[in-house]
Amino acid sequence: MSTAVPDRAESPATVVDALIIGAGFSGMYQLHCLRDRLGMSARVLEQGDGVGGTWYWNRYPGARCDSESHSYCLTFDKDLYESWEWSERYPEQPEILRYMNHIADRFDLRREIRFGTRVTAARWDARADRWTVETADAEGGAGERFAATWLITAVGCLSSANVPKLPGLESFAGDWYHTGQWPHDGVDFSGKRVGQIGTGSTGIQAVPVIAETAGHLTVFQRTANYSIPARNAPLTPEFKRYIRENRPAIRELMQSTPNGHAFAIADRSAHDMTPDEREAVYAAAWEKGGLQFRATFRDLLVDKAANDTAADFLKRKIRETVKDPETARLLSDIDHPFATKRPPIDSHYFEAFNRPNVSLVDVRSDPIERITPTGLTLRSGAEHALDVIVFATGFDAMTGPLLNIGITGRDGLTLKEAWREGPKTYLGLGVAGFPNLFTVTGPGSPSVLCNMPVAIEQHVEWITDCIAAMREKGVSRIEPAAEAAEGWVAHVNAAADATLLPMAGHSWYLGANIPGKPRVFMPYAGGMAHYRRICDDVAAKGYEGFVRSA
Ligand code: NA7
Repeated sequence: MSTAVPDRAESPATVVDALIIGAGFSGMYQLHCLRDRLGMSARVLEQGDGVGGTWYWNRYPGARCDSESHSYCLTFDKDLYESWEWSERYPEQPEILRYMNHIADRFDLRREIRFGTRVTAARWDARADRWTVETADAEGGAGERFAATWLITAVGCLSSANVPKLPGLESFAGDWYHTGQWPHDGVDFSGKRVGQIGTGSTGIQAVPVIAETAGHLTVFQRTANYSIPARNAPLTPEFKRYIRENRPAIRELMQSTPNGHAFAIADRSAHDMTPDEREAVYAAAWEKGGLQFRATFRDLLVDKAANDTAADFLKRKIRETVKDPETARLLSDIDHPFATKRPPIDSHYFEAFNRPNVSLVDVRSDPIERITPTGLTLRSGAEHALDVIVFATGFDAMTGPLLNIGITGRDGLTLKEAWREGPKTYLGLGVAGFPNLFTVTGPGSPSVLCNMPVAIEQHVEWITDCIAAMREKGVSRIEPAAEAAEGWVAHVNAAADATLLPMAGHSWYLGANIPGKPRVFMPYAGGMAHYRRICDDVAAKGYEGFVRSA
């Protein structure tokens, strides 16, 4: 039950126990837990007009999940887990969106979700021990105001689109799009001269599909990337039967692996084999396709020499696939160890460069200088005439969506100020100085290094248990102790430094894709299963590291 009571400011605020920002997997499951398990009043505030989060916004050509479908789902509810059958090995965006809507329907979640509602400010009110939250409506006008004891951000890690500040963009006479803000009715590329900037996971998915209809597609590559064939295909009746008969075991496997996927990492070193044996392992993994390639040896992410064996194999595959020698050279001229940036998987990405209507331009040696009314120019003065520009340029990852909310905690401390030198959280779940705020898959948690639904379920359940425990004990305020947060940040850094991950100096894991963003390795690289044990231990010790007050 919510009540409208006069608040300090002009309009009355809707008062609820909890506010959740975002209606993706996290927000929907959090709402279900708080409303249906704990009996709390709650609202979800969602900018989009529908549920789905990432999958609501990312509708670009070829958008598909890189986690295998049988592991890309919520597993907390037996009926939900068993009620959905995926059609393909890697689900496409429309199918995932249907699944998200299925979750909303099944748990009757929409009645507590305010769509078309963007949070513009959230302030901790110390006198009332609660958050006050302001929103804007779809037209940008002042929206409903809210007040709540608990504030939970479920905003995703990759939801703040990064459109590079290239001079002249406003002068472009054609159309331009960011992949993460794609028009719902699609884009017609037929016969058009399309320029795509960016060759990350998104760009690599989009290229082959855009190439099918574009008059000409020019791909502007700044950093060459590894990619492994997805080998996507419809699920066979045998595999569907395997899933139906093994759900508990698949769930257990996902919860026991460092990355939350439904495959184990082979417990062997790349050095334990002869070159021929290793080649056979890589060749089999290449044929099988997908992120399992990374799981062929346990030391690929911790031992540079081991990593080199995989990197050499993958670069060779690129050169074998791409016919034009100069294009093959540029695509395989990769400057970081394998999987130190998020490894993409693809459906005929490298093959697309063999089409007569696709060309590659290296913007590492000759960067984009400006957008012009008719296309773009490079530093050398080279001009590219374009009708459409596709920005597959990624996101202000992990911190961007949180900082955009405009959160002010205790004593007027803003989150921007608290994170001036980079994000500081305790367990990726809470921030010192920000009482009763929980950040689902926040920086400092495994999040993007893990199959996301597994990370999300763990966070939402931990937060729910914590709130339940605080309510039971009559605690009105809880926040991480500053020392606990400092200790966790040090642990997150140490976990990253124990791997090769920081060697990709331009990775968004480090914030390096956004000019001026502090360079801090943001996700927790210690593994999801280990992280789960740490969180359980903190809870078992009475929420050790948190400061509470009645
Ligand atoms: P990514 O992985 O951040 O990729 C963005 C791409 O855009 C990458 O190739 C960037 O090059 C490139 N980029 C960004 N800005 C520019 C400019 N100014 N000029 C040229 N090229 C640029 O984002 P994605 O959307 O592909 O993937 C995000 C995640 O979504 C993915 O990892 C999965 O988890 C799902 P760079 O490498 O920075 O040199």
